[in-house]
Amino acid sequence: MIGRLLITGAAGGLGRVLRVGLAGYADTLRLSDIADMEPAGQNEEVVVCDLADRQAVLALAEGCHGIVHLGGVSVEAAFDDLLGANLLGTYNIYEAARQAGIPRVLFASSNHAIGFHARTEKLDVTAPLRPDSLYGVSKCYGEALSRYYFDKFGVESACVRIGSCFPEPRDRRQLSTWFSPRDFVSLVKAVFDAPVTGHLIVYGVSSNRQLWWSNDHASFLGWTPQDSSEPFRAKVEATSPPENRRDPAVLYQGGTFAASGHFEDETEG
Ligand code: NAI
Ligand code: 15L
Repeated sequence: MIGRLLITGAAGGLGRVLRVGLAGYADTLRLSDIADMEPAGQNEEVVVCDLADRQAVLALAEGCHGIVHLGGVSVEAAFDDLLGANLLGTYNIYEAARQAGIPRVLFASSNHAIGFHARTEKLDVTAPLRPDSLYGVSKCYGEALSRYYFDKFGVESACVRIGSCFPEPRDRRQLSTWFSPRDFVSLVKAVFDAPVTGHLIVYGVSSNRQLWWSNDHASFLGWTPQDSSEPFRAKVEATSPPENRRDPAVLYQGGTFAASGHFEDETEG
């Protein structure tokens, strides 16, 4: 049981999953986003805050005992948008954790930090970073920043390289990358229940049949995903076209993020 747990990005898809899934797990959930949220219920606090606003983030973290940092731009975007929400925002969160003495942060990283690895590779925690997008670069930055805050100040982190966390896998790629909301909730609890995490990278993925990532190094967490994309396979294969293995979106783990051109060129055109 943790005291007050701050969740950033609480208005987003995964924030809403955790708001329900972690009810009763923490004494208090402090829910924050730049967007409007449902009013606070029992054992909840709701705080609207722009992650890019340093003073606001320092105040936001005061009195918290852990942080789940989900907030930010969650897809490929213009660099200036990533700069405020993901780069400045993640710096502000780590600085707030340090100043408030918060011992552990769960950072929502992404599979797009390693999205330029081929699908034929099975990656473990030693795989080199190969971001497939500026968004992926922003997640590599968050992982590096968290490493710095651990090595220099002892702020622990679990950087979860989330695959595709949606109610169901949406296409053939997601049969490998799918991470059920239920498995995400249990991973968050395992991270905050662990006596020690140090600086940890974990792949956020369910027990799918064709896995690209190994979490063997994180077995000390005692976390085992319960779900698999397999029950959805027939539906996905009936509704998504067969894959062409020469298509870069099929060759690389990051899918369309790896295959797309430079975001700002596309928006200017
Ligand atoms: P989302 O886009 O639904 O939610 C992100 C939330 O962050 C939004 O509610 C948005 O208003 C908030 N936000 C954006 N800029 C902000 C700012 N400057 N200040 C405060 N809040 C701000 O994304 P989702 O799917 O809930 O993902 C949550 C996190 O997990 C993101 O960091 C995303 O990159 C990461 N992730 C999610 C995956 C998924 O499959 N859902 C896969 C990999 C990573
Ligand atoms: C992500 O990082 C995104 O936040 C999410 O919207 C999906 O695109 C996911 O990766 C994915 O790779 O399926």
